Amino acid sequence: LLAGCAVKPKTAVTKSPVIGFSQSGTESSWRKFHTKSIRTELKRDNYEVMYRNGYQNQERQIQDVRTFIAYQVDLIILAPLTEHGWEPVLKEAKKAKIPVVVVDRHLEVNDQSLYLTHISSSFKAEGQRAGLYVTNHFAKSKQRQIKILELNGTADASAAKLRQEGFADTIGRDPRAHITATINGDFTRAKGEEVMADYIKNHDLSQIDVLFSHSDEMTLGALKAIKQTKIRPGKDLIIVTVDAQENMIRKLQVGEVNCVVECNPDAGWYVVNALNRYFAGQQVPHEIYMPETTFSESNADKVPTRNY
Ligand code: GYE
Repeated sequence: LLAGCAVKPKTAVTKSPVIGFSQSGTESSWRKFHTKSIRTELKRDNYEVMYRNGYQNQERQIQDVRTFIAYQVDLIILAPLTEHGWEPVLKEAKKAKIPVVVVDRHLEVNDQSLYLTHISSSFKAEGQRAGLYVTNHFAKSKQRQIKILELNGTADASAAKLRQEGFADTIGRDPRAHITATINGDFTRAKGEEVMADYIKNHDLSQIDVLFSHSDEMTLGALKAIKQTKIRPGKDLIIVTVDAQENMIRKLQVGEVNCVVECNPDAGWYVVNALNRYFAGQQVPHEIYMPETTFSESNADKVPTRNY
C-alpha cells in the first residue's frame, strides 16, 4: 500500500553513546569499587560500556585504548596505571576525534588538549594528612628521633609519587622526623607482605617508630609479616595507611593501625556528570577533585558505612 513512499522517521533514532573504559587493574578492593562505581553510574544514565582490565600492565592498557579507537567509541575513560608513556596513544585518539577522560591517577603529557578532564583524589593532600597525623602524634613526645619506614605504591604512579611528596613536606616540619627506609609494595597485598618480611629479615624493626603505607592492601600484607615478630602493630609501631577500605577500618577499630587516610573510590557520579556535560556541549573543568577525610583513634567509631 505504501510502496514508493519511503518515509524516514521524523525523529532520528538516538543511539546511546558508547564509552570505552580502560581500568588499570583489580589489585585492591578500592580499585574494584572504583570500577563498579563508574560502570554503575554509566549504566544508570544509559551509556553503553566497553570495559577492559589492564591487569597492572601499561602495554596492555595501551592496546585496550587502541581497541576502543578501532571500534570508534564515542569517548574513552582511562584510569592510567602509571604517569608516563601515554602521549602516542592519546594522539591517536585525538586524531580519531575521540575525547579521553582520565580518572584516578594522573598522566603526564605536554599537550593538555590530549584529554578532556581528569577526575581524581588529591593524592598530595592525602600524603599531607598522613604526615600531619605523625607530627601531631609525636608533638608532645620527648623522643629525639622519629624513624619512619615508608611502604610505597607502584613506581611512576602519581598516587604513590604525590602521597610521598605530601607526606615528606609535612613531616619536614618536625626536624626529628626521618624516612629511614623506603620499600616498594606495588600497591598489592602480596608484595606488601613480601617486602615487609624482607625488611624484617635484614633490619631491626623495633628501631622504627612509624610505618607509612601508601595503600590498605599493602598494609594488610605488611601486618601479616609484622605479626611474625614481637612488635605490636598500632602500639610499638604507629601505622598510617591510605584508602579506608572496610577491612582497614576494622583494623583501626581494634587498634592495630592508628590512622587511615581516606581515598575516595566513588568516582561514578563525577565521571558521568562530566560526560553528560560534554555530550550536552557544555564546558568541563580540566581538573576535578573529590572530597575526602581522615580517620584515626578519635573518630574510629563514627566512620560512615564503607562500600569497599
Ligand atoms: O590508593 C590503591 C589502589 O590509584 C588511588 O590504587 C589509587 C590507588 C589506591 O590500588 O589502593
